[in-house]
Order: sequence, then structure tokens, then C-alpha cells
Amino acid sequence: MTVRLGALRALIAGHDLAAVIVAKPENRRYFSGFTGSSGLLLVSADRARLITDFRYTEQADQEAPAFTVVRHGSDMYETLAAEVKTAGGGRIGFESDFATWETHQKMSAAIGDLAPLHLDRLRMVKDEAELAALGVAVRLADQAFGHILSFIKPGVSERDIALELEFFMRKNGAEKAAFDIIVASGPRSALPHGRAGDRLIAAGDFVTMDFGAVYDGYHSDITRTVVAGKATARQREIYSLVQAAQRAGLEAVAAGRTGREVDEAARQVIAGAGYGDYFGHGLGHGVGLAIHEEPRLSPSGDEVLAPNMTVTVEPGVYLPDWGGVRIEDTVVVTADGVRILTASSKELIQLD
Ligand SMILES: [Mn+2]
Repeated sequence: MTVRLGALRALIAGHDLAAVIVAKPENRRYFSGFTGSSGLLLVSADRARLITDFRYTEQADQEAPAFTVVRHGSDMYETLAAEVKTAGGGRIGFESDFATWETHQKMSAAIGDLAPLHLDRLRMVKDEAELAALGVAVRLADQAFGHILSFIKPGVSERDIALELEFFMRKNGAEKAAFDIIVASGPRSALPHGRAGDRLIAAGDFVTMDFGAVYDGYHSDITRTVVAGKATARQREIYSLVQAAQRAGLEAVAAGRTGREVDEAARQVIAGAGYGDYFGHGLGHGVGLAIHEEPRLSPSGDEVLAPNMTVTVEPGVYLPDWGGVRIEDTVVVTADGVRILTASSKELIQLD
């Protein structure tokens, strides 16, 4: 936490602020260790306060030893105002990408001059403990994928596949699924984010599964597309194309590259084959305490990649009324390339 608080304080100084209020749950946890569902951090050059309510004061003391825990009553902003006052005057930073209009109104009524700030970029580069947790989250998803292959059969519903994946991951140590599991089969596999529904798997369907596990707060994210039977020539063609694009994306990942450059490397493979219009989303995203975070690998990805950033690489081709393929790995950026955490096979799996 010392390193993380140091980076936060450098940001405060750089913006000429007296202090910063941290409310976004991922950031609150990142800078303090506190995992409760309610509370605010108030951090200045020489103070670190964690303001929370009766339910969480003891937990906060245990989880956030670098912070002085302050219990608030019915009005959290009254307590915040009192803390800000004792910290001296000056502008206070707040997370403008998280506060609602109402929250902003309450905070500015209570403490006055506020400066908008984004803190998420401070979480992009992971330390060893974070990489270890992420590694476990990835392994749980890999194991779940291995498990589900024998479960997928004609007649089984998408919903049952999603439930089985989630049950397996939680049974084996995941805190929860990283997000609502996507299982999209047959023509529905053309929906990039098709939530698992009642559709029954039919022989020969593509089955796209996009899921992940949360371990110690860290999210993994994997997508695999398999065929519930024997693949047609067309299915093989589209699968090979996405596989080639994913390989190109992985090969482009390295410190010093921008998210845009990596996205472009994969995108031009798909566009070159004439399917550019059918890959309508970004190539990938940062992943960590949040399932989607900075940096973005997309046509608007300005961020320059650095060692130990963790991102997904997930191209797809989606053909309306026919089906689609997406292949996604969770990876770590290294000085000269990439370390792929996801270990599940990317060869076309035909479940006969
Ligand atoms: Mn993803």
C-alpha cells in the first residue's frame, strides 16, 4: 500500500490539490485494502482517512492498517466535511468518472471547491501480488473450460452450461464469476455479448463461451468457441481467420506500443480477409480489480503499454443469422512482448 499511496500522493501534488476523495470500490480497495461495500478514502500529503459506517469499522481497521478509520453517522458528507476542514484549505480532488450528479452536489455543498480527477490509470501496472491473484483467477477459468467440454452436448441449454461453469469455478475457489457468463450458440453466437438463455445446443452449433473467475478481487476473462459436433468448411474458415487475428494481436503486444497499434495488427488480418465490418468491437481491455479497465486495445487506445499491464486480446467475427467466433486470452505485457496467462487450447475443438 505504501507504493500505491505514494503514487496517489504524487498525483495530488501534481494537480496542486490539498487532498483527494476516493469512492470507486476498486480504487478504494487498491489504495487501502478495504473491501467493504461502503466508505470513502480521504488522502492528503500527510493523512490517510477511511470514512465508513458502523457495519464496517472493525473490518476497515483490519484491512486498511495504513488508514485511520473514522466512523460516520447518518450523514457521511458531514463527517467528510469535518475531516477536510481539519486537513486545511485547498481544492479537493474527486473521481469525476464515478460520482453521480447528486453525489457531486452533496460533496460540493459540504466541502466547496472540487477538482475532477481520474484515478484508474494508477492501477494499470500490476505488482507481483496482483499478478499472482490474476494467475489464480485465470487458472480457475482454464480448469472450468476443460471441465465444460464433456458437458456440452446437443440438448443441453446455454443456461445449464453457464451454471455449470459458474458452479465449477466457485466450487474450486473462485469468489464469484467475473461477470454474467456469456454462452451463445448456433446463430446466437453472432451476438458478441449474448447472455446465456434457454436455447438448447443443436448438433453442429458453434458455442461461444465468455467467462471468468474472481480470485482475491482480481478478474480473469476468457472466450473460447467450440463446435458441438463436426465443423463445416465455413466454420473452419471463420475460426481460422479469428485464430490468425488473435495470434497477430498477441504478437503485437509489447511495452512501448499503443493500444491502437495492437488493435490494428489484429484488425487488419480480419479486414484483409474481407470481414472488417463484422469485427465491431475493440481488440481488448485492461483487466484487474475491474473486469474492464485501462488500458484499452482499440482504435481509440492512446495508452502506451508498459511491463506488467494486464490486458485481454479478443478478436471476433460475427455474421448475422449465421454465427460467430471469438477467441480471448488474458495476458501480461512484458518488456519485449507478452506472457499469455490463459492456457486453454485455441485449436478448433469439435465435440463429437
Ligand atoms: Mn473481455
